Amino acid sequence: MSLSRRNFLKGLGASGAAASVIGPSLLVSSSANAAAETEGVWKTSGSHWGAFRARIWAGKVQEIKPLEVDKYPTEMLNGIKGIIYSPSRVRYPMVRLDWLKKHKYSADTRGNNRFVRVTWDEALDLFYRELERVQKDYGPWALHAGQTGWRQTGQMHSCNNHMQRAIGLHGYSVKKVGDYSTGAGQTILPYVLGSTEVYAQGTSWDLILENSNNIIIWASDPVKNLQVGWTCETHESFEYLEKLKQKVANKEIKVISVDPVKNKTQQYLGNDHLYVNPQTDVAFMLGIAHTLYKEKRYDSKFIDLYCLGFKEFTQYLNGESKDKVEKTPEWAAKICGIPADKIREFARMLVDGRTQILFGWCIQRQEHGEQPYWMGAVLAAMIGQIGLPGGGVSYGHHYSGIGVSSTGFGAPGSYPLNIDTGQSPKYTNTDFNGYSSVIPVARWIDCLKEPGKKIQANGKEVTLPAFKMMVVSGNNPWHHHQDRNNMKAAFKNLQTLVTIDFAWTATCRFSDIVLPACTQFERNDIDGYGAYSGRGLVAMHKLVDPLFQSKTDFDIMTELTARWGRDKDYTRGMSEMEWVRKLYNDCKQANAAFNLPEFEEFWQKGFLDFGKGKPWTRHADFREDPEISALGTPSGFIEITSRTIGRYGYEHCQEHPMWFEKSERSHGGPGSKKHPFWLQSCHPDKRLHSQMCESEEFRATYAVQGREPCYINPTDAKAKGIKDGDLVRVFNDRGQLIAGAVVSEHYPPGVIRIEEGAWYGPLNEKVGAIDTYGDPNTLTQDIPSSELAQATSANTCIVDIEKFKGQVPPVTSFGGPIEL
Ligand SMILES: Nc1nc2c(c(=O)[nH]1)N[C@H]1C(S)=C(S)[C@@H](COP(=O)(O)OP(=O)(O)OC[C@H]3O[C@@H](n4cnc5c(=O)[nH]c(N)nc54)[C@H](O)[C@@H]3O)O[C@H]1N2
Ligand SMILES: Nc1nc2c(c(=O)[nH]1)N[C@H]1C(S)=C(S)[C@@H](COP(=O)(O)OP(=O)(O)OC[C@H]3O[C@@H](n4cnc5c(=O)[nH]c(N)nc54)[C@H](O)[C@@H]3O)O[C@H]1N2
Ligand SMILES: [Mo]
Repeated sequence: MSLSRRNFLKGLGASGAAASVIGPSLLVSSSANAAAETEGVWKTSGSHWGAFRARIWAGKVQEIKPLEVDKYPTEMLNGIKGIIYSPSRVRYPMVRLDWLKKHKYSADTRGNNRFVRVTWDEALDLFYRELERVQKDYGPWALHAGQTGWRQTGQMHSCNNHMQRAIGLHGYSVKKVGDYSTGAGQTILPYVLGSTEVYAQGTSWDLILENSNNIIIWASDPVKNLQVGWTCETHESFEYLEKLKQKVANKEIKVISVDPVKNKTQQYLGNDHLYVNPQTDVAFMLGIAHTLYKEKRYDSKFIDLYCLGFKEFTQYLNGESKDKVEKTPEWAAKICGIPADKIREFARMLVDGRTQILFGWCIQRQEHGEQPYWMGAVLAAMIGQIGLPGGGVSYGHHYSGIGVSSTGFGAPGSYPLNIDTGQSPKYTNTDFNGYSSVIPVARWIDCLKEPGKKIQANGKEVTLPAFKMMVVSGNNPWHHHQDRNNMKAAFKNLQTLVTIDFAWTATCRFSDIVLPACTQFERNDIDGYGAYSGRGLVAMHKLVDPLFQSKTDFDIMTELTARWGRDKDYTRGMSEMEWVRKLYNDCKQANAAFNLPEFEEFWQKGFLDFGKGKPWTRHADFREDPEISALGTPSGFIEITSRTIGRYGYEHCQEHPMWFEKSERSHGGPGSKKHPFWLQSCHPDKRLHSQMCESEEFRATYAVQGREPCYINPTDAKAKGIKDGDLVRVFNDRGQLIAGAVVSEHYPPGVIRIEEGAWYGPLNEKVGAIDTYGDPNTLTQDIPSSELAQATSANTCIVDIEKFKGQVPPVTSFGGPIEL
């Protein structure tokens, strides 16, 4: 086994290793643990962190080891037991004390975490009472049941679907469009390349490794982010990353990372990198385009054959239109911090041989986040290699195994989201009172703050609905949304929030009714192995019975819908296992060529492996014949200039990509005198968003004095009198938090990182209260990317930092509610 692979296997692989790394099991004494090492039964399951086998003994999960086919398991498997046996589990149905007592939907004390325990019947009666009240007193516009998120794996128990199907049998409600992941990217790219690109299968890694001379890993950290996947993750991409590492060492492929920090992928590959100032990539790209244009190094044939609107763009590039500024490398250097000569050198390298650009998603999670993706497509067009193996641009190779060839196996379907054809809900009112029934996903707090406000979104007018009630399942808005204090203020206008979760998250704390779901490990299910590779099928065996009073989402919603006599419509009269079997049999039928065995055989085996797929090149068909295989853009060509967007008349997203200054920016940008540090809230290395933060022993492996790490450069730390391991206060005009300093050379001056998903733990419910654990969304801005996508702009955020002084408050994030 190579060293690098051993690195991935750290603490895993060999049987029993998982337990030894994190210490003895949480729940059994160590002597019992030792005696039990070979006892019990092994069951198969899967998760966002990969497929695994778990040893169950004495009714408890004792040990977890990766499935044999997973050659690069993530150490996050070590955190799974801590999710099941977390002190932060939701144990019983709970209702917020003042909401129950005052009956006036009083929101004054919302967030004080004081709850009373009720029975399941009481809780579901209250839930039903509220649904009735909203439909009768207001209408469908007053209910928002549209937020979705990273519900655990398993197609039968996909909890977003369960909640929305049940609510759908009662009445209509407000829904969302877009997501937090790629909101800006998925909106701009259909105008430019004819599809969202972000979730599309990409050119196979085999072809990239074979054909690329240069790979630009742009704002992307695949070694970190490929640890998790949307279905059961296979980690097959790591095989290619390992090969790439060898090719970098042998100088067969030149890899350059363009990133404000030295990320995990760069550390792993040992490749070159360009430090770009945060949020300034578009300026850098314009400097590159200027060089290619002036030095006539761009592919004019490709531009003529496959693109539209290059001329308008070059007028902007040459300073003949718009701001009348020529986008020379010297101009770009002042903004992006990369010297002009380096920009020229980089531009020439891009057209020297075959170049594959691989974008991550973080740079579109910022103000004007549409621009870097559009400009990236323009650069790729100028290089002229779109549709060639190992050339062109990808917007997804860091995600869920995109780039691992597909076997063509079609994954099993989910529990149906929508109510069945021919059925209608109890309340058939579809009058939204002039409000929009669909909102851009990240604008829901604006609805609470400014109901009735009209905004632009993707060429349409949206009137923000005035919702009074929300239902949340399988997502954690008090993690995923920006600007906690703004949320606190806005939540005064919400009458009722029902949350269904297994973990007592900050969203539960700010809810009125909390229902205990069980985890995926407490129910039977089925899921695909490999979201894009179609590698196999995993039987997700129930490991243990639902803990405490928790129930499956399926059972919860069955009991809810029974309150208006629609439970049979909801379940179609089938049980959990009947549904699992149906999803399998439907899948078997849809994949006839794969000759799937009978259900019993699959269930007993636990896993079916379909092997590897055939390599494939993205956009090869378009390159071959742009008429027959036209893109989905209005013209069928790559739109460097979009007349459609131009016609919208937006200020922050115009007819071609442009550089826009940000509302706040470090490194000399607006606001940087007062708050000199850029806060990047990247995706966590040792969590899936907020999931697994509740896993106590695993959290202890990275927390600093029990707080979330805050990464900072040694020079900055020294200037601020901060030492590694100190507690720090990070703050701006929006909020403040306590975190634990990790001083690291991997971060340049002026950049700090606190990973998203750290559990919010406000000292009290008041607006402005310090967050005691370190949730970066205490500090981020809640502003849209632009009028086009209205997407989250979490990474447009600047802050200051100091050593924490005074009495240190305890962390309030974990351990559930104050039970009264
Ligand atoms: N500052 C900043 N903020 C960000 C981001 C960022 O980069 N920076 N990234 C954004 C992105 S890309 C995303 S995708 C979002 C993620 O936002 P979310 O998807 O909201 O994040 P998760 O922490 O995965 O929340 C899932 C919740 O569902 C619960 N859950 C899981 N499975 C089940 C189930 O089967 N039943 C029930 N009832 N509940 C379940 C979990 O316990 C957890 O509380 O965050 C966004 N927020
Ligand atoms: N371990 C783990 N993996 C995950 C997830 C998780 O929670 N944990 N979440 C999954 C989900 S839902 C998503 S959406 C994806 C997210 O995928 P991404 O959004 O791509 O991931 P991030 O880690 O936030 O950022 C990737 C890189 O972008 C760089 N970056 C940030 N801002 C800029 C900039 O202005 N310019 C440049 N050039 N670089 C910049 C960061 O330094 C970082 O190295 O990850 C998925 N994978
Ligand atoms: Mo995401």
